[in-house]
Amino acid sequence: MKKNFLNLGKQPIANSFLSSISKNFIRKEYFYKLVVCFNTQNFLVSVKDPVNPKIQYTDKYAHRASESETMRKAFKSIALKLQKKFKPEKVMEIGSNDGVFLKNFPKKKVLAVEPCENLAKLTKKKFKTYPNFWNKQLSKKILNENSKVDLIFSSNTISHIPNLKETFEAAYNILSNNGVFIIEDPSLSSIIKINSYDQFYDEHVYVFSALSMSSIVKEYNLKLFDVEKISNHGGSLRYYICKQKGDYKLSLRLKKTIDEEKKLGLNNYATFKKFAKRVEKSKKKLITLLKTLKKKNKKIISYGATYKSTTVFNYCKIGTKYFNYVTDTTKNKQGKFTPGMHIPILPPEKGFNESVDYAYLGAWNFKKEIMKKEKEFIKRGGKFITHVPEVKII
Ligand code: JHZ
Repeated sequence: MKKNFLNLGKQPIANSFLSSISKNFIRKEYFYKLVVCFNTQNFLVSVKDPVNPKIQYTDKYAHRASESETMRKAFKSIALKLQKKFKPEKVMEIGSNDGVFLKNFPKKKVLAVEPCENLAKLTKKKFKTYPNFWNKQLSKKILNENSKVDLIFSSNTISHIPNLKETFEAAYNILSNNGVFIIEDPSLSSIIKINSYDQFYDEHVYVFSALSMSSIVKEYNLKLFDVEKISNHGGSLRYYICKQKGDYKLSLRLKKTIDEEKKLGLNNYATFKKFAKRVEKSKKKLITLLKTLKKKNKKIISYGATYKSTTVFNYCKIGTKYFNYVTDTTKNKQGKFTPGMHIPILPPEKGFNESVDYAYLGAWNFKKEIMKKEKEFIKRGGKFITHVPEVKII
């Protein structure tokens, strides 16, 4: 049974940065109700009413996975590690974005699947790219043109696909007998521990745990045999999955992770109700802090036009009353406006200057990288604000 536990209100599509805020554009803005629920049978947390992927993954898709140094390094390191460990003949990535992971493999070995046309166009110059949504039909098409795949990799994508049956049956079809399917996604335990409720938005249809993942894949003749805790995006899990008959034995760290998750109560609805209370408190505290700073005539901006910020801004109703603008390094976000609350987005060269007193960390997951980069800002008395793990000035 699915039970609701968190209501984040009316939300726009996290990726729908507006090129204008004239009436014509605002009128067409799409909103949905962001309610999050818990499945008491398989312990899966999900968005109650997922948005149609055709509205989300268009040729205007904004996110570039290679935009941070942290992620460029992380993808290179995991690509080398997997190459060494599994020695795959054929590697496929589902949701290959701008190719930041696949570019670390020999060109001939790789296949990319990327439904956003603008991104698929980028990578098709470098390696074979299928500009399609991942499903059984596509897996059949790929199999007609290629051999089976020894390594499927998918980072921050499987959680985005509403149809789990299609996802895993298609993966089963294409995977070689002893092939491995690796999934990386934000972990539920991290979200609960650090109160990062902004990991809930339209694209994150599912937030997995080792508990839920082991139960789900069983339904499709697959086996979760290992799991690794990684620091990406504020705490993620890397799931290692093979066919039921695959050679891999269940690892000790999988057992340990599942035990820890049970201890944290990820199999218990009450845990999520408590989390929802903490989310409400976080909202109140953030608004109070911003109001206090504004009364003192401080200039506040937001750092990083993240999808996560869409949730925070729209849930807390934070607009230009508090933040003069948002800065972001991504070219195709600059000059646009944030979804729903319509805060202008500027390139850091134009907006991150001496006039700024406080910068809210929209990209809190890159805190280390940003603090290192912005030493000058900190030196001259500039301060960052975060809501993770609690609302505070840093
Ligand atoms: P970042 C997206 O979410 C969407 P977002 C998606 N659903 C998902 O799961 C994750 O990515 C993986 C900018 N920035 O990675 C770049 C600076 O301006 O936290 C990015 O626009 N200066 C697929 O958007 C944004 O911040 C900097 O110094 O929540 C970070 O976005 C750095 C380091 C980043 O993902």
